[in-house]
Amino acid sequence: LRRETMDRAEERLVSMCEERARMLQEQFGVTVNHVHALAILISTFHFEKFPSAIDQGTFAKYTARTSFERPLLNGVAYAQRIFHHEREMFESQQGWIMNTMKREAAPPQDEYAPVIFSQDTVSYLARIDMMSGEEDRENILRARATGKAVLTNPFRLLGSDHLGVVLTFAVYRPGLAADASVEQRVEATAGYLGGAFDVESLVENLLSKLAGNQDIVVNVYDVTNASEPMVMYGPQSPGGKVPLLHVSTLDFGDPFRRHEMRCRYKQKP
Ligand code: WA2
Repeated sequence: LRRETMDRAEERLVSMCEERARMLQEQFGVTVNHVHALAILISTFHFEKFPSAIDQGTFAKYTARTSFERPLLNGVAYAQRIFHHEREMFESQQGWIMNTMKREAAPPQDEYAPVIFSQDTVSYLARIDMMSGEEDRENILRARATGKAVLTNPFRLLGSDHLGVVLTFAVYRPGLAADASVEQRVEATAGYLGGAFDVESLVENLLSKLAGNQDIVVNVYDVTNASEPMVMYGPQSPGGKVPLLHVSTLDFGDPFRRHEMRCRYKQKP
């Protein structure tokens, strides 16, 4: 009889964990696809039209109206690639000086990525050189070299201080071949479009709506480095042996990274 109860409890844990993993992966996927389409929108209406058909006002309006397409992002922003020799001209045209993530005047660098368009929900990103943040900088370099969606490590986001990950797509100048080399991609890079998955609050909100949520503890980990899993969502696990644990694999679309969901019961079943 005891054996049978354990089997049933395990079956229930597996099914709850798989349901949550599939739902989270699905919402990640649709969000990433929509940000990809926004990157193409920028390249079409900002770079293929003279003068540009996008300014801060149209970007804010369009991204607010389409935010339902990106349920796990707290907002999106566009950062323009600026070389050092362009900085003075850029700042005088914009009428503002770029800042670092720490809200200081940006020190001289070879190049910068100041945010020129932002959704109102992340207006605190405006004027910030995104290359001044370590995680964002790594994302920018990897996004433009690959042409793919890239994700950061989990870290504390600006604005909310919530645990999350940043998604970045490079925006290229028109005419880049599909089979372009890394050098050609870097050369043709015009800017970066992205946003933050606020995992701490938006994943919490997603999971809280599911039946059986009170019974289990859910964690999401970045396990890219298998020997050093990084918590992306959920409480730090207490350690020690857990009688029942289920691990569901997650694919968030960045082939460089590995993620997984780990589920266990709150109390012994
Ligand atoms: N977006 C929102 N919150 C953040 C953040 C971010 N980056 N970085 C730290 N907290 C404009 O890669 C380009 C968005 C980065 C895109």
